[in-house]
Amino acid sequence: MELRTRSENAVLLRASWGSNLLVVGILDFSVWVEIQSDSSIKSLTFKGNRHVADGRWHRVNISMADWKRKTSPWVIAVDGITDATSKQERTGSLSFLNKKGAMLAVGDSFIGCLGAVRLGGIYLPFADDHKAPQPSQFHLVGKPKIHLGCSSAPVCDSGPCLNGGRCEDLFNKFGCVCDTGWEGEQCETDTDECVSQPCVYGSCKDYLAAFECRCDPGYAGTLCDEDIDECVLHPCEHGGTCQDGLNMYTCVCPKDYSGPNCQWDYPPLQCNTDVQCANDGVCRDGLWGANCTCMPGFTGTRYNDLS
Ligand SMILES: [Ca+2]
Ligand SMILES: [Ca+2]
Repeated sequence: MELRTRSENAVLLRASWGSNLLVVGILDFSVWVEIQSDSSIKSLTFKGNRHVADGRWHRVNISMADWKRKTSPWVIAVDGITDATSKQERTGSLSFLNKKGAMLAVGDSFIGCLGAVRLGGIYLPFADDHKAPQPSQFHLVGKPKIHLGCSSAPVCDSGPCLNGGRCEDLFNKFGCVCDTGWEGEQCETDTDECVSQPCVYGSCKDYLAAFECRCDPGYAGTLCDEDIDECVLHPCEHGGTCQDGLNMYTCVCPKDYSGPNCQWDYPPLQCNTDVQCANDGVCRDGLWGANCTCMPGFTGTRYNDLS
């Protein structure tokens, strides 16, 4: 038989005559078979492994491995590939299907589409045709309503995809193709663009379909991967050589100068020896040399260089 479904569990076909029984169904997404015939004491059940309830068309074939032997195992093949083999049991062939009055129910509890269904080589009629040439025939009983064609539920009609996502009908199941910046089954989640940790030296702020890096001190660039050259902003004075560091710089001064920017004389000037403050300013010796603190009313750095 050919089938297309997303049903996890279903009964596809059920044939019976007296105590003889053949059931083909889907159990946990895979093909499941039960055979009970007069010649067997207990029924034979076995199950395949292939996931057939995936919304795609599949061709399922159930047959005896060797129909000439009475104890032959049964085989489930899906799309031409052996999926499962039963234990060896004396089920005999399913000759009861040839009996007049054998009943066959198809798609009793099944949501999906069935293509051609054949039993022992005989097609089931989806439209009753009493003029079929072969002597063995199945006939429709009653007036079953058969929907021709294969259509699925209108899964996209409710607009399940959010935030501009595009809905795809995947046969009784929808899929969403999300707009940039969104993810999730229904595009309900704002993608975290920071998850890949794009900011090399800095913290990341997530936006819609974008991110922003806030850089650690000393770093710049969209991804905070550029070491700022602090020497550009802080040139060394008096011909000092600037060496860039992390969020800092160092001036290598000529021998007569010192200080962070080589702005001071070296050796440091000393109060009274080298410096005397004008206008009664108070002189103090500092790390980089003498400093004048001015009296009220005076300002400036002017001092008398005594050297
Ligand atoms: Ca985002
Ligand atoms: Ca730097």
